[in-house]
Amino acid sequence: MRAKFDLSRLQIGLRNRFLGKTMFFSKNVPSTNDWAEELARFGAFEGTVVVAVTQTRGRGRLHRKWVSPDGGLWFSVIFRPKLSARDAHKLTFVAGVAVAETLREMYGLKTETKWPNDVSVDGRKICGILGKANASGGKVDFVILGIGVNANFDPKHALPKSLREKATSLENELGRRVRLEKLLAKLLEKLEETYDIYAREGFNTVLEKWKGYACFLGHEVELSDKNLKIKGLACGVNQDGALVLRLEDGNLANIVTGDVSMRSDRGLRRH
Ligand code: BT5
Repeated sequence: MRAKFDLSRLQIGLRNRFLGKTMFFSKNVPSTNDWAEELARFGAFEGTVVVAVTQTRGRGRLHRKWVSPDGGLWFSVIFRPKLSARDAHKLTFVAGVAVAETLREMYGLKTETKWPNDVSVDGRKICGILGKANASGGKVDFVILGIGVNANFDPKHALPKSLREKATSLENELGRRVRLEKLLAKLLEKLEETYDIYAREGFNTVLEKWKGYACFLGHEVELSDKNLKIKGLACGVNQDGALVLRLEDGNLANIVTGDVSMRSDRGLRRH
């Protein structure tokens, strides 16, 4: 383990009302999302956090692999929001805002949010977010938000070749390692703060914050979804969290799944 977690110090300093009051830590698990889901099914409280030093089967969306080497910050949080099932995915935006703001405030990084679930620096992914909801009768029972931050490792050595150009890390951006427990504490505080804003003021306030970090809006993008590729102008993100694209034929399309890459004069931007 490169940078030791000191969970006791983390929790003493944590100013949160509920998020992070119960925390579990493991050196190695298949996936913190699966672990949190199992705890949630057994009735774990809202705000329970699980953290791992490494994950052997870290997951992204659509069963993609999330590479989780030693030195990263891999954690998941249990939420029990009063939301309908169709709004559960909006918590991904809550997490995006929390991560983008934290990395700016702590390290001065010019973070960007990328629809639907990434945080990048200069077009390179530094954080991925994975939300999974469990609902019954149209109401959310719990949502697991998994957050992976590439922190104390060099992507050139720790990630597979195919990701080296697309990914970055805090160590790579700052030229130094960071204290993981300080980063986790601040992230949990921001996460609670942004979650409270959602509950108090509604999704629009969170979405406006998220859009404030969204570099791709107003640009030509390419959307890939399974075998489909669509080009268009990214006009906005609507109240449902869907990406609004102006297609080449002038029509507007609301996109709910897929990945966007920014098109520039130099070709597709790294993503
Ligand atoms: C994501 O999916 O970006 C969500 C990642 C969530 C990871 C956290 S870690 C804690 C918790 N436990 C889990 O098991 N997962 C969550 P998606 O948008 O589908 O992006 C996945 C893609 O990102 C992969 O197909 C790779 O191309 C790329 N990728 C994989 N590992 C990466 C890394 N460490 N850094 C940057 N890109 C990566």
